[in-house]
Amino acid sequence: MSRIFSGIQPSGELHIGNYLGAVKNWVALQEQYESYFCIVDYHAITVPYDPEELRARRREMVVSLLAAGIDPSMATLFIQSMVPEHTELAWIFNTVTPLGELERQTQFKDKASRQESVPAGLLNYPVLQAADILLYRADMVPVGEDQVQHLELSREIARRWNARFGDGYFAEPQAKLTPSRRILGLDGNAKMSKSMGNTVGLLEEPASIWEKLRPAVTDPARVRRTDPGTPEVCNIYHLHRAISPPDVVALVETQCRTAGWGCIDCKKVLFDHMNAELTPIRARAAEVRAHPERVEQVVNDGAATARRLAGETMREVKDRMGLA
Ligand code: AQP
Repeated sequence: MSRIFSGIQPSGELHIGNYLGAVKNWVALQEQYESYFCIVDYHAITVPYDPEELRARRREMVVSLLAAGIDPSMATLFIQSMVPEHTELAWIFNTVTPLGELERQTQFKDKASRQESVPAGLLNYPVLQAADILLYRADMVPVGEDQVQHLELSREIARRWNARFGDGYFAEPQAKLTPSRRILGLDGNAKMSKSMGNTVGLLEEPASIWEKLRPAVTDPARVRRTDPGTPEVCNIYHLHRAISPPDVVALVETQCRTAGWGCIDCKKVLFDHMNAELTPIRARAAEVRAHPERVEQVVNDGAATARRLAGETMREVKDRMGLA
């Protein structure tokens, strides 16, 4: 059985960009692959944060992932900092990673430009990510499009380490994208992102979602209700494509081009389909929250399972490097 690994930062609430771009795919793939899903808290501390908030967000992320459909009887769900082998392998990979490759990463340049003082951890973020993946010798990594460049670097790190010590020990992991690989925020500009405040939360209440959806950006050329629109340039249309069934997407397209619907009509239909997807997830979240002891058990069991495989990899790695 092939193995997959993927991670998510507890840097804010799980949003529909994360869900449609990655987590929904995790839920489908856990049935076919040996799956490791990790809440990457060491990644989340590469930007300024509040410790109490991080503690709460880690817990909330476990709840959200279980509510989204991650099933601990099929997949290993765990928290990165509970498996110290991640940072151990990251240090080792730092010694084979070219500095220039790290400086070229778009996410580094983007996040560094938003900070006065740039910690080395932000630069080394993709090295830790390579360690996350390769520690489990994963074949595939289901992620959104924003992670494709990091994954290419993981492959480069695997190649460099293999060339020096491994003789093909680490497989080069491949990205597995969904059709909704890049969901834009409701501003229609930037990627929907926890740190940009342009998100719809996976567990957000319907009234609050509608408050955000109503003023959300559509086709800018559609000024009057009677102006025909161009669906391809409208973020609401792209959200329909990610969430609504195909017959509804086709109807949206026709109604937009012919000005049969106004943008608010179109948003109401989107809102209904969002609710159909999110209502059962919210209900499951309430059930999960009612049993905190089970959540703790999932996290502890997940860390124990992850450590078994991680320990095996580290023994091999150290042996080949003259460290054991
Ligand atoms: N807008 C998006 N569209 C599609 N996929 C997305 N992902 C994130 N945003 C979108 C995918 O979700 C997974 C987990 O993401 P993450 O939290 O680890 O990393 P991120 O990309 O940094 O997410 P955010 O929301 O943008 O968080 P911040 O603001 O904290 O950096 C990944 O597979 C990612 O591709």
